[in-house]
Amino acid sequence: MLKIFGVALCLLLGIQVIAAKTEKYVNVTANPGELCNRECVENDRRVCYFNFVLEHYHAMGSACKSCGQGVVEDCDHHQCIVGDGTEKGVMSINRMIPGPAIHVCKEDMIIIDVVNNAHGTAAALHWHGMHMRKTPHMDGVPYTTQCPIPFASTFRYAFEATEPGTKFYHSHSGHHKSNGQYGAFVIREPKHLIPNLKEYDYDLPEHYILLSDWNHGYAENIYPGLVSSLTLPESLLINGRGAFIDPNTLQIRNVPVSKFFVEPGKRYRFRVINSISHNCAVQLQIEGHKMTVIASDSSNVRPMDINTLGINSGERYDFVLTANHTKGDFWMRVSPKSPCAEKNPMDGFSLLRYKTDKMTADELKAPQPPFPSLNTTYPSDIRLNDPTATCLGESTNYCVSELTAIDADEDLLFRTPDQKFFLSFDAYVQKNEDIFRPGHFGHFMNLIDNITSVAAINGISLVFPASPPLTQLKEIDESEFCDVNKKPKKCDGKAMCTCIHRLKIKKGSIVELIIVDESTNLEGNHHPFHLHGYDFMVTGMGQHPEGIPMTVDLAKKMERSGGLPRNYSNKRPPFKDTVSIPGRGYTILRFRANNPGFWLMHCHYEWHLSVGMGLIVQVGEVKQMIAPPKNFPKCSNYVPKVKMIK
Ligand SMILES: [Cu+2]
Repeated sequence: MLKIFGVALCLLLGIQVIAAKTEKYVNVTANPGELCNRECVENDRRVCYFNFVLEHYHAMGSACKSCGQGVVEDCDHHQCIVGDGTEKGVMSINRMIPGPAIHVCKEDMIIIDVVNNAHGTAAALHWHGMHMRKTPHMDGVPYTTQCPIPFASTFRYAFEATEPGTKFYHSHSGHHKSNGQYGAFVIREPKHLIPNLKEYDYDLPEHYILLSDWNHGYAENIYPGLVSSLTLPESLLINGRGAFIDPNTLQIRNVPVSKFFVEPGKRYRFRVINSISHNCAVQLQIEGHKMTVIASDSSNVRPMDINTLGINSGERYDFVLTANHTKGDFWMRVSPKSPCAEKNPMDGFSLLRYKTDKMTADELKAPQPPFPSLNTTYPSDIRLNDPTATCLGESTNYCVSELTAIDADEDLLFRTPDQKFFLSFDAYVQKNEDIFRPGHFGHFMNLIDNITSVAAINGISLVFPASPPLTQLKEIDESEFCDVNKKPKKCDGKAMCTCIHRLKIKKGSIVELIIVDESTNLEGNHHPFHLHGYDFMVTGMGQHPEGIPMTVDLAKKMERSGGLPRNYSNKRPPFKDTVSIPGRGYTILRFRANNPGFWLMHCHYEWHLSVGMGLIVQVGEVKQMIAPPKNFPKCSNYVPKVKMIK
């Protein structure tokens, strides 16, 4: 009785009752996030505050002074964006590309105020590799988990550093990522929890290798694309810097690239992150050194020695580099794979420089040597994740499914899945009279000349609702969602149609996804698929053993008669959150659907998501999802009935 009276009194007086008694509010801005970059120990939980200001800005602008004329110190000004040395407009975070790196420890509270000062834009940042179990509304996907952040306003991302490992953040809005909004994000943990700790001596915050691509204009020039040019990057960058190779003269423009310092005899953990937007898988090689891979995405694997690392957009790999020389400079080189390799020659570089106690400050700052020529070969006989890998057990050309996880999960691996889905994706060349018919404004991209294309999964090209389903489901008409079994009337008789593609999964299910590349018009691509909110076990991947182009019907037939080849080792397939689908092949994934919410799953190539190569995975019913805060920003259409004005 007293309790009822108390609640009534509270309501009467307008007092807000704070539900979680154990939680308390903290002064978030009092703790600069940079102070969270530390050695992680037990019982040292911190609040890490970052302020990210998004702006339209410029590379090789006024802050760079004489950087373009060879004054290297000017290039190092904290607001000078170097890129490949070309002056151009960008979209930056805190006038940096990459944006500020985030280094925190597991269980820290991360708070990032994103201030959108980029006129005329709507922003959102995604924390790639985070599962957001306690805060699904912080995943940063416009029109799926939140409304984009309008110009002139601030949105506070606040979430716990839950899963340790190498991650990154990037814009999920428009093509802001391609224009420069991305950065490194690493969650470390106390040493006694690191399974591969004995493999290395140092895990230094500056030893991340963030790969990105660079165009000499805005990404909006590339999407939907120009009739006169191919959709290709002009340069590849490592930590925001790279060499521009003029395709006409093959001359390399000399810019100061990023440097990594190592001491002879020591072993270093490096973290590679692929934030490339274009549809180019790339490979990383280090002159004179092998790499010992110890983790992929955020999951630890048994050490694997390689000399060539294939890495696709959205993927991360951690490796150990043993500094087995006594002195010298060595190139780290990122090179595009097919189809970009043939169409536009380019390499990206950074420098590995040995330092010793005897070296003077001038020697440490010595000018970088001339870049190697394009045709320089480095040993490439032991490869991981190379597009040429057959996944049939070759001893020196490994698929990621052949990595061995540290953590086994035999229940997930061997249980009959509760739900199994075949997802085939394709790109459909469109007739110009369809794309450009009166009153039709559907998405498309220009491949070259007058050829236009739209992408789809299971024949459905994804478009987004006007309100994010995670936080405003009531405002979306259920009939707006579609899937392979429930397509809207307008799709009758069509091979491909456009609607809000949703894959509904029961909470708690063991799910198997078989993703099949049916694309006939994007030959040579190995599309990287990323699932938000989860990591998944990669139990199999490859092409048809007899080289027959895979189709979903063929995959189903093979599953009925003996099964598509699974190719994991030691009952320990690796866990990942982004994985390549071999060209005209398949990849098999498993996960436990224990994180309710609306999660985007999509090809991580920027333009492919824009033309519909994605779907929204709904795990559980809304009542099973964590509700967003009451004052969470909202957005929707405004189309009221209109009265005739007398
Ligand atoms: Cu793709």
